Amino acid sequence: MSDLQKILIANRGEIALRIIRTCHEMKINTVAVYSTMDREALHVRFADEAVCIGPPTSKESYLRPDRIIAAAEVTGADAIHPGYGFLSESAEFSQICADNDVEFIGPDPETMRLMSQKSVAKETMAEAGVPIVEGSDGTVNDIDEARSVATDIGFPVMVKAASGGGGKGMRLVWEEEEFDSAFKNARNEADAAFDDPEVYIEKFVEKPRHVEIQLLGDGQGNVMHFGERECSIQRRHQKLVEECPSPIVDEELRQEMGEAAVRGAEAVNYEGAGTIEFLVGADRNFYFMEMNTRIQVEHPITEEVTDCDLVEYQIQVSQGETIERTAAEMEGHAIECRINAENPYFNFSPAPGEITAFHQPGGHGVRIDTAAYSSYVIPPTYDSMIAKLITYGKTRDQAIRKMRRALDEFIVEGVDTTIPFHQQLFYDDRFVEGNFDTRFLDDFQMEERPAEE
Ligand code: MV4
Repeated sequence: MSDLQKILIANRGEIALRIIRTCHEMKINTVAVYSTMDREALHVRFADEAVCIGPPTSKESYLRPDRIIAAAEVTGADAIHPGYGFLSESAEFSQICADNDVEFIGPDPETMRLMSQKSVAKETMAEAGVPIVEGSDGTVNDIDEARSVATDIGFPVMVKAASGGGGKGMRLVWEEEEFDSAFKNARNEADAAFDDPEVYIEKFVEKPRHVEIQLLGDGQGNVMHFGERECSIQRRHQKLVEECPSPIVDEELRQEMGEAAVRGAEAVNYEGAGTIEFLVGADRNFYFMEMNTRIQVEHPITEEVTDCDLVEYQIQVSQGETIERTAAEMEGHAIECRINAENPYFNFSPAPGEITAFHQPGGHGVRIDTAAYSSYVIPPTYDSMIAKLITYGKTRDQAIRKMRRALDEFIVEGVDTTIPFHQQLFYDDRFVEGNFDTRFLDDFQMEERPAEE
């Protein structure tokens, strides 16, 4: 593949802007696609060209391969960057791009298909020498086999959907008496959500942390890693805060996890940016959980700490450039807060609407990735993220101080946001000490909402 001249961005919002920025720095022309809802959106304004691909619903616009390929054809785009969400992990879309001689910026369809089947991904990683959680050999054939695996490895166990991810079709089972009903529920939920009832069994890792390794492969046998991200501050499988490095990972563990992740990606001759998610137990043992075959929301914290542009690297490996390193060097500490249009005082319920006033923080060590502005209307149709607030400091403590200061400067009026949640979190003793796991937000209580001024 020679140098790309024009890239179509099959996405919207901040990630579309993020990709357009790098393209323009590389002197690559850009094509935006948009739904009628997004006519006024910034990604449409900042791209060199824009093509309307349908009505507001994602199903009829951002999820329509035919319309996106047509937009690439009429504009003469030679590649498509899928961003995250939407079609970014669709093996079928990657295949359609290949069939239409458009470069898909990401892995080949086979690798994407392999990683989307969690039990297959797990087996693939195990063969490559990546540590996995003890459990069934692939999916289980029936309830008796499943129960027998569970009693063999010992309770508590998890039943997980083969096509799952994000917690859907997943059940925690504490004892044998609960097993049959949990198994049936997991299968039914998996069948309803993914049209695939297949499940597998795993030993439950108690009090785990979610730590993921950023990877880049060139599809020519070379893979490098960019260290880890700590992503344990989640609520119902939605990440709210991520940081790099993880407070529990030292140089030795980083090297072990990094090398394991690189081995795993090399086993599938990985091309593009990807992430291997690990569960890290209280004993600091780590286990493969899933591989994400896309650029992720939280990639900027890795960029800040490794001083690189991951979108630029994605484009470069798509152009056939090779990777000459095995690991990036890390310096300092970065934290990301997801600023969502949600009410943290009311179960984080979505709060779409017009932003009547918007002022973003700035100054040293502060990065904001956003597509919002004063008078922008957040549609109820898409996800509720308004901005990613990223701070960087030499130490974790400095990054936390910058975050507190930046949160105080952030003005968003007209809609509820997650800012008050973050303001409370960044003064929480356990969070500040780095003493938390994936259950941290289960019993996090918002303090009383301050009275209106
Ligand atoms: C687990 C686990 C404990 N033990 N597997 C949640 C989503 C899916 N990607 C995997 N998940 C988990 N798998 C074993 N064997 C605990 C979780 C889990 C979790 C993982 C990462 C981040 C947040 C989580 C919240 C609840 C459960």
